[in-house]
Amino acid sequence: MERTSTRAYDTLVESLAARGVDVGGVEERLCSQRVETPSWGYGNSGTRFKVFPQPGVPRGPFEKLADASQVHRLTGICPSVAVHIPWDRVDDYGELREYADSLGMKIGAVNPNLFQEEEYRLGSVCNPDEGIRRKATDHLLECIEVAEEVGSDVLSLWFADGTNYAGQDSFIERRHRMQESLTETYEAMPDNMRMLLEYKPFEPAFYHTDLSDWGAALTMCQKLGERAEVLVDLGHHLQGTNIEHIVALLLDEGRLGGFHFNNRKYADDDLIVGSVNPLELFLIYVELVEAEESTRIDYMIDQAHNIEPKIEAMILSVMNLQEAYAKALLVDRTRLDEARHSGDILGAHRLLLDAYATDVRPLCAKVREDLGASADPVSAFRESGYLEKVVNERKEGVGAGWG
Ligand code: RM4
Ligand code: MN
Ligand code: MN
Repeated sequence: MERTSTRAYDTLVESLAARGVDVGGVEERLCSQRVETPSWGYGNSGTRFKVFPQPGVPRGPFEKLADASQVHRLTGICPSVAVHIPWDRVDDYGELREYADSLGMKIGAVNPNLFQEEEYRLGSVCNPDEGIRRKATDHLLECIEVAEEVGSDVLSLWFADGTNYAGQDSFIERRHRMQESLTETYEAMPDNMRMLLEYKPFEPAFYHTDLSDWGAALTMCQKLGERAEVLVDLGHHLQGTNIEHIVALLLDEGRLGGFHFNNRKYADDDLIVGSVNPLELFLIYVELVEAEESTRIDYMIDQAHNIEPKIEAMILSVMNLQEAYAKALLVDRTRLDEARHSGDILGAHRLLLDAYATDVRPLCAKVREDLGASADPVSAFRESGYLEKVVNERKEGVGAGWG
């Protein structure tokens, strides 16, 4: 493995130290950063027009874990994988857990799937039909059991529930139906488990969605109890929404439970993290840097690759998260505070720009090496021969994907 270019690192450390940055402290924070990758990000996915299958794609949850462990091996900060049920359903979850252990990995958030069955045409937990709501709630309860079996303490919920036309159903009755189902689910969770509630303004429902925004999700969490928290998916806002402000508000309410990182240009595009709007990602981390030490936040990626190679795409997302976090850690908080209090608008703004403009790549490379990972994970992955190996091994059988 190639060593970090020490000259670039030394120069950076020198200039950061001159700016008064505690480089050791920053490196420590970077070493403890964790990002969970999604099992579904390793399988085939696409748009409603076409799914382009990729050679070597995993054929089931075990192989998805193996691919995820490559991302961890090379980045050093991704030891857990979120699963989606039933996409990742297996006969023996204990075996899946043991396999994860054998790879030095853990299973993270369990995501129930309440959007791919015939019955859910009018919704799952908000469906006007009581029997269908029962089926949906039973699936949520099943996922609590799965979580216990795989050793996870996070139930992460996203509902496709909503309506397509004005008048189709009652907003309020639907809200009450969801509350009833989630109350039952919440009460069934063991004491150490948390429920994350994800909002989304549209798609697949186009008139309204039952959890359309952070306010709808937050008020539902407040009704359920303190182990219900809001999950922010970066692709789930209307254009122009100030996501960092939402992050700050949820932190202040003590209800920011986690993230689904991805990036988008237009809608819920699920592209590589930081590929479209890296400044926004940095500004989100600026809000997180101080608050995260006193609260548990689950940092997860929710990404679906249509044409790009999956493992590399995941690695790139993780590196972009490392860099955004590193830059946010460089913001001179003391001077920022002073500028804010003295009304120095552009002074304050420029402190953020100074941190954002810093090339932190040598620092991140050094931290990855300290973690036993790779200074240059994409090249290391390409040189490892892993992809060629799995393309060969996974020739037989059907690649895993949506549905
Ligand atoms: C949704 C949402 C959920 C994810 C599904 C696959 O848009 O982001 O988090 O589980 O997609
Ligand atoms: Mn999501
Ligand atoms: Mn989404």
